Amino acid sequence: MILSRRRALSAGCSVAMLSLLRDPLAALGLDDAGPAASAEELIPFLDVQPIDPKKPMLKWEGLTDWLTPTDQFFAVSHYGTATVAADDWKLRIEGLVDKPVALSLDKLKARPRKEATAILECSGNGAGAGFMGAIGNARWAGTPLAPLLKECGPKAEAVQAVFWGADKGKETVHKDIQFDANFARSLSMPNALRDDILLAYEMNGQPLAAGHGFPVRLIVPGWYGIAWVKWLTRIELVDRPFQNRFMARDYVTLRGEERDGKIVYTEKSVGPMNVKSLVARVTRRPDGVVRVTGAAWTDGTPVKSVELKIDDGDWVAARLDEQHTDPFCWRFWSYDWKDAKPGEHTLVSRAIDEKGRVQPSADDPAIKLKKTYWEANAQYPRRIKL
Ligand SMILES: Nc1nc2c(c(=O)[nH]1)N[C@H]1C(S)=C(S)[C@@H](COP(=O)(O)O)O[C@H]1N2
Ligand SMILES: [Mo]
Repeated sequence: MILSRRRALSAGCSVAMLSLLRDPLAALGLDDAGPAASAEELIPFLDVQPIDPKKPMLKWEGLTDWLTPTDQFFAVSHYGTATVAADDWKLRIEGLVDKPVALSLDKLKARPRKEATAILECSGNGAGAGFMGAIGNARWAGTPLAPLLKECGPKAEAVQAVFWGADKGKETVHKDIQFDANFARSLSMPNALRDDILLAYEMNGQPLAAGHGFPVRLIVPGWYGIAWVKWLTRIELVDRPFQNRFMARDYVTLRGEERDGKIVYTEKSVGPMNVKSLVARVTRRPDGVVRVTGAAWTDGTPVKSVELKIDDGDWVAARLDEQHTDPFCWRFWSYDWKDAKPGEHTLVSRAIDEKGRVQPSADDPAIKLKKTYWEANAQYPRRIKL
């Protein structure tokens, strides 16, 4: 719910109560906007985002909440939704450990609880108009992975932890060799021992829904969704890099890079997210000012700035939201366009992170020489008519 200061005051809110309203207001850059958001006119995009009503996706034009409600949260499940009975579920930690364990859900929940807010983005998000809402920002709760792994005593030979899901399907390799495979992804030991990785059992204050990995999934802040293994049942420490469809065949980015004047192609397993932003919504305030709002996000490196380009103009700085600055979440931004003329316009944003990385345009070699669909972080122009 969005309330303006004026409306809140007329509704009898005290100044103290107003401070409670600051978050949603400021998140959208509406803290000093005056008129209620509902008095603003939403200007539809000409490049419509096709939405399949049966498949929840983020509708960018409706982006007003910094936290994505679970019913608007996308889901990607390669082998369909797994049904896991909590009563006989166990998480096994085994392989190259001194003390393997099998934890029940109650035992896992009895461990220290930790909450984190983080965005989850599918690495295919943005690769096409029909798949640009595969992102959301949620509050996750669970127990940290690192202390549990350490208690199991990883052996010196362990180089990776493999995270296995309960879901499985048929896979084919070498043209005709077929087998049943469970979903799995791995992390290097240093990554698996990061202190911010959670074995999560809650999303937005509720037990994980079946579609989002009930009873337990992995939370890997700053990494693309493919690493956030759902329906987790087993963590196995191994002595060599794990290879499967989701590490080494699918979810691999093939990209050309220039070396000594020649293009060399590299294939990299999808991992950390790239610097990215999007124009989310355009509104016209009663005073005629057109407000452009959007979101920017990265692999956890803080967003340094967001710039907006209107038609053939120069890049201009957008205003960053100062309320929600968690580096593992999206950063909202806004721009007040004061001299907007009637007619068609193109709006495009680019984010720049603290490491100086700039979100590439579609004709940047980083995008042009990218042959696969994944890691689609190109600037995304949006068209409107005023
Ligand atoms: N076990 C399992 N985990 C999985 C997947 C899967 O198919 N099976 N899909 C992955 C992919 S590709 C993404 S983008 C995220 C999506 O998480 P969500 O469905 O909760 O939005 O889950 C990841 N974890
Ligand atoms: Mo994904």
